Amino acid sequence: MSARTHISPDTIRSRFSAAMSAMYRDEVPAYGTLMELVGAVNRETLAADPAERARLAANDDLGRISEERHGAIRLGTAAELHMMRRLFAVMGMLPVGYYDLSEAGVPVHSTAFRPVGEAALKRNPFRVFTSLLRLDLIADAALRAEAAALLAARQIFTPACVALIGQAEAAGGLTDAEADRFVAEALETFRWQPRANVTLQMYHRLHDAHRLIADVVAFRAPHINHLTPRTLDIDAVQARMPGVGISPKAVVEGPPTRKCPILLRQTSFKALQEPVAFRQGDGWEDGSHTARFGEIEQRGVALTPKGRALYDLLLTQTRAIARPAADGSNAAEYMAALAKVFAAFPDDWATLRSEGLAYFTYSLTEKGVGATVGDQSADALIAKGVLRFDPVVYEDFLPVSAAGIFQSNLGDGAAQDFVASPNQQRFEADLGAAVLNEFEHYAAIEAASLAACRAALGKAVA
Ligand code: OOG
Ligand code: NI
Repeated sequence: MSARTHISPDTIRSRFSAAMSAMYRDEVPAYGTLMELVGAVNRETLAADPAERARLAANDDLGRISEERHGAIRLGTAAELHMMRRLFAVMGMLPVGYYDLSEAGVPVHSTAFRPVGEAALKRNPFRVFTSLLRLDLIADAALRAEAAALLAARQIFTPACVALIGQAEAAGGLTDAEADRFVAEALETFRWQPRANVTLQMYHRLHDAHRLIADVVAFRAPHINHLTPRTLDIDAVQARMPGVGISPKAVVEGPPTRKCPILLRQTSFKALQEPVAFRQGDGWEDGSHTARFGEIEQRGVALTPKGRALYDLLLTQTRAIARPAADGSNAAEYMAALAKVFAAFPDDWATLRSEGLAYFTYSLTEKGVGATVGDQSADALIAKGVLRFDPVVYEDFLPVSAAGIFQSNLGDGAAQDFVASPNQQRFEADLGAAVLNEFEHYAAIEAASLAACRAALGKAVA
């Protein structure tokens, strides 16, 4: 019996995200244009800010700054979500967080499959925001039954992909050659299907119930609906999109521009209308569908539950003053309200830390290395100059922002009033696992870094 040599799930994830990127650029040329713009803005930002460049060079692979950080898909059934969890697990991507979007008028609930742990995130941070359609929120019982039957009959994974997932589980990993085959097979699930699974008439019925239902039910597979590179200056990319011929959504989602970035800021270009062939007797009929877009993100520090509560409060206050209209007519008013209300959120690292609003990692300063320091609090050690702290990057998503991204891409008027009905238990039963708690993950990173400093100093640090 020959021994199997497995490659790291991080390597499989890197190959997968690179393959997705190439496929998507090919499928959606406007996305390639966005990538070029992001690359240019990132280069200019780094050239103008040598300190930021040095910081990123120390922490990150500078060459990979503009690469994709996430993508998104929408699934139709519990069985699909369950298999998708197993597929992502092969690449070291675990479900983190539960997002109920029904409250925001989109009939889905979601999680993010992502690497956890600093080392894995550093190797490749690619994640997939994964939503499950909630047919239970659709009022028309007959349509609901027809949609359920269509979904039950489709098979979104290739047989070879399912076999390789089983192989990875049984053997505890994949060999180099198996990983290549796995990536190629998995890619098929995310590929655009120019031929719909339904007639044009059925498509319209689904579409009239909700555009998102048509996007999921009318197709044979859950096409990747966007990819999202990281930008170092989201305001600049937003402003320059029209200049390269792409139309941005009305407002940047998330917190306003700040000195100390928090959480996540996102914007996207509007989804494109693409030709689709619909079933008609034994042949096909021409039509179109609007679903796929491009997005960019800029990430800041992860907030503690206390900091997040403040963020949520200020966002609610902002939206009470102005709710961003889909047509962009009040974009300036909304951005002004956001900036004004968020003035109440401390904007220096020291206060964010001392008030327990954000997570930080601790390390010893040059002065602290080898120092003998008495039993003092972390605050005192920082004041003495032996301990330093750096922000922990937020790796998750924001439900109000996600709803804004959905809505701008489903088209104006896509928001419907659903009774808010978070159902994490049902989601986890469908997933076949509990989702991980994002706050616990950040708290553990912070605690581990402090414990390491404590051990190095040989004294308890409170
Ligand atoms: C997902 C929208 C959410 C984000 O970045 O918040 C998202 C979707 O449109 O399927 O990707
Ligand atoms: Ni996104």
